[in-house]
Amino acid sequence: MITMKDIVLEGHPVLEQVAEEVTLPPSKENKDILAEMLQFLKYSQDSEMADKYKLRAGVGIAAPQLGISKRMFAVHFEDLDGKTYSDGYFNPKIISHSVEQTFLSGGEGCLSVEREVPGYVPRYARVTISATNLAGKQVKLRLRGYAAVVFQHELDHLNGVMFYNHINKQDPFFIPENAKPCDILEDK
Ligand code: LHY
Ligand code: NI
Repeated sequence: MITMKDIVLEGHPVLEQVAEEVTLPPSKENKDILAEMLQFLKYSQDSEMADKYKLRAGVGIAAPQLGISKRMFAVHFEDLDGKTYSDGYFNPKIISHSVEQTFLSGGEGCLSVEREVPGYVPRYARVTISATNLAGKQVKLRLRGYAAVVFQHELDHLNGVMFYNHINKQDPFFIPENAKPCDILEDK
């Protein structure tokens, strides 16, 4: 079982590396790791398990955060329209994205960052991602808003990028032209 002691923290070089493609079809070993990562997210959102094992709630986790430099991540969350995303992905790729950007009005956090980093993290408002899922099936996902933000946060980890690398250094709360928050009502 994965617990917080397995998660590497900012400053660790693995979080700054470009992770390796996973060979397809995925091996049993890689599927097992990814399934464990998804299980970690589920437990982290279960109050009894989270309490018992002192897990910080997470909606996404990428293999480099476990010190494993491979292109895979898991997500477990419900987006604002109530759609559930709960799967693991190998070799995810953004195949197209909007010009418009979005951001979470409360900023972002990271399981590998044990401090608050204030500021907006501009992301593409819409992305289309191709990947191989945990079941070994090739999938294409069209994501917007919150879901698009979470997937981009995890994909960044596969490229050695941390959320705070995107925050404007002069003005952390600068809102780029054509960026709108995706987590406050009025949207849609
Ligand atoms: N997990 C964050 C989490 O809290 C992901 C995240 C994404 C937070 C977007 C906030 C906004 O589940 C990770 O740090 N995974 O890398
Ligand atoms: Ni993170």
